[in-house]
Amino acid sequence: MIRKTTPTLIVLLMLLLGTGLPVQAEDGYRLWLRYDKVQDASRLQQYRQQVTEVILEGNSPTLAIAKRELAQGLRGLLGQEVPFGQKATKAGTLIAGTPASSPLVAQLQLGDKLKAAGDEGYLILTTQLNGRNSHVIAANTDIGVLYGTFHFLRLLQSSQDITKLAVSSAPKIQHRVLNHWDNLDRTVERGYAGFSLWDWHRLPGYIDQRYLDYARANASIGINGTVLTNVNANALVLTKEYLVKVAALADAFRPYGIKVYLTARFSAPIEIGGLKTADPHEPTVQQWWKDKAAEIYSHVPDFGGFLVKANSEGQPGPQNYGRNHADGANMLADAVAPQGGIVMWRAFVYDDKEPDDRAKQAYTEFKPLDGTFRKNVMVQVKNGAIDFQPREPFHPLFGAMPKTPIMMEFQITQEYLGQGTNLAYLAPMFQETLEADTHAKGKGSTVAKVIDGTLDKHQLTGIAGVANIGTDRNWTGHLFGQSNWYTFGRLAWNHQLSSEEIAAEWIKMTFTSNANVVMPVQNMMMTSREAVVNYMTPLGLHHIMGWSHHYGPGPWIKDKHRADWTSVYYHRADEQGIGFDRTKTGSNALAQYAPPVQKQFGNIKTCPEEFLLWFHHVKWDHKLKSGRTLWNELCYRYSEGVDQVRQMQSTWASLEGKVDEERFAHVQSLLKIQEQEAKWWRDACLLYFQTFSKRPIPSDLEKPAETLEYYMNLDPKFVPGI
Ligand code: GCV
Repeated sequence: MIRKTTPTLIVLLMLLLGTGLPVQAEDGYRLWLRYDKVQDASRLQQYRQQVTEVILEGNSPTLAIAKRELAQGLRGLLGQEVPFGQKATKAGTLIAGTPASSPLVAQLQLGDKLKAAGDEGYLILTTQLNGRNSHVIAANTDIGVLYGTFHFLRLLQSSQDITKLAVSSAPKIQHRVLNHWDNLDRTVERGYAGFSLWDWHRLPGYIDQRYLDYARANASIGINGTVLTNVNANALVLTKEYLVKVAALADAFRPYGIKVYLTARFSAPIEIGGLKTADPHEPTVQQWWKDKAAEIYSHVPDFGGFLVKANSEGQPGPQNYGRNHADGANMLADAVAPQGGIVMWRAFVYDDKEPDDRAKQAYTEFKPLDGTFRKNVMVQVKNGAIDFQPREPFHPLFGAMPKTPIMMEFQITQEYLGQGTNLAYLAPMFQETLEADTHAKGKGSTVAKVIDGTLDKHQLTGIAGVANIGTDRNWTGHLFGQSNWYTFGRLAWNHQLSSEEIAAEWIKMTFTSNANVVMPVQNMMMTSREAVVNYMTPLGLHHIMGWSHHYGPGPWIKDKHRADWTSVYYHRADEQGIGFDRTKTGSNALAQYAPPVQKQFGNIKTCPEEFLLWFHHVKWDHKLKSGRTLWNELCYRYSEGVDQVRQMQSTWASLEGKVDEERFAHVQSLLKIQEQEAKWWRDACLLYFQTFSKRPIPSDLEKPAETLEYYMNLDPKFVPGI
């Protein structure tokens, strides 16, 4: 709307501002925290009757935020001011606080119920206070009150009945952390939403309002940690010059319950410490890290700890000195232990000098180290063993290291799922991994139980999401990228929520609770990830994207300096068939899974078709469940992906007039690009694989628009995020 602003409109806007009416450009900046007036008249009436005043006592910075949020939220949603008071004098009082901050909450004697909420959880109850109907948001801590506040507002935003509330909520996972792959020069590795939010140059003096809005959005979904810097780390961030800047960000985030973490470059003792070595067995190196940790804590008293990528893709690490990952992790863990810090040590490792299947290497290196890590170390494992592909089987390390807390790493930014131009709702993908059964301790040993600590009785638990946030006005580049940020937080808090539920919540808060918008948008979102899989990597294909920038198709990529950075290494197409044999006759990566998983995936007849070419080299004429040959099925799947995008386009088109003009146009244009890219993937891949299969594309399917040569010569320039 802003784009079409004329002088008359500006005058009108100024007049409206003067009247206090909400005037907002729907540019996506407000995320899911829009608080526009409730549309459903009967709900609005209910809320106005049931929330007539608020009592929120206590004056910590966190409670002040909760208070502000309630004031702003209720004013917007109810379309009227809701007074704040100190005595519950009428029906419809909303009381918020902890037993320590609020005598009214204490009076309710919530006992065991509140105890179960722990340090971050909360209760939201409809109750009687002094004989009158009231609502209570109660928690043991101020941050619990803030989380409960956001939950309460979410109920109103999504038009829920609030007459008999009995909510008890506590996070299933302790550390719910965003990983920013942000560089100090503000570029973002695999970032498609502009530049890094962290304006290092103007820090610490200038606190951008964006930092607070970012923290608020995270708090609204329960994210409680942020790793500010790229895992491909720069030691400079550990120097005093930068630590004061880090401290300023930590100060801004603290009231929102967010701890700051940094990536530790393993060679920092040499690069900024003047030492000759970074050998973790060297006492001078150990002391350097202890001193460095103490220095960091002097700036940031609640510093969360370090995230480390070591001996991976050229990053330095303990193996440079003949030591192992536990030696490296433990040295850093000892440095942060006195102040309660943790180390998140990544298991994303593979070696170009190692001829073994890349999918096996993390397990091979880490499994023998189980039980050798310090208590404050978590091993952070990507959801799959290759690299955030549109679909991967769960990583074999889940369930394989029972003595070590294993942390999940998901990628929210869509490096391999259409980057900044494709709509791909990732909840079904995250859920697929979380629900996968490792069989580590018998049936039902899901990945979720590994990471929430229940399977192996770990107290220290964590989940990380590689952020998709940047300086773009709408935060995530593609408006629907917001749903993935939202999803990550919601699943990190409660991995039992369904993808449908999360989508519905997000749509209601982001657009409207109107069912004739919610349903179609939810349908679009629920098919979107499968569409991407279909037009990029159906049937278990993987890692066949463009070289280095990973944008667009590149199944022909070969002859690079490392075999495992080429596509031919992964698809292995030849005249007989296609796919990576990871059974006993091939790399035997399957042996890293528990026997029931091996059995299922190892047999071409029982292997789920979505993982077929991940585990098997399959003949072109092999018959699939559909009755089609593998070649034909591949053709149909690629085509189906394009059709699914077209379906999404027509669904979105049907919402014209029901969604504000600005966001409607934004999504519509991007869906158009997505359709072009889906066709590009389909045509390029089918033409290329056809050079091996030597079979025709079924005649009822759309023909490729260009020649293979044309696609192979495409060379997109300046793709973001490299
Ligand atoms: C931060 C993939 C990405 C890299 C990323 C790496 C990692 O290889 O392409 O950009 O580096 O994963 O997770 O460390």
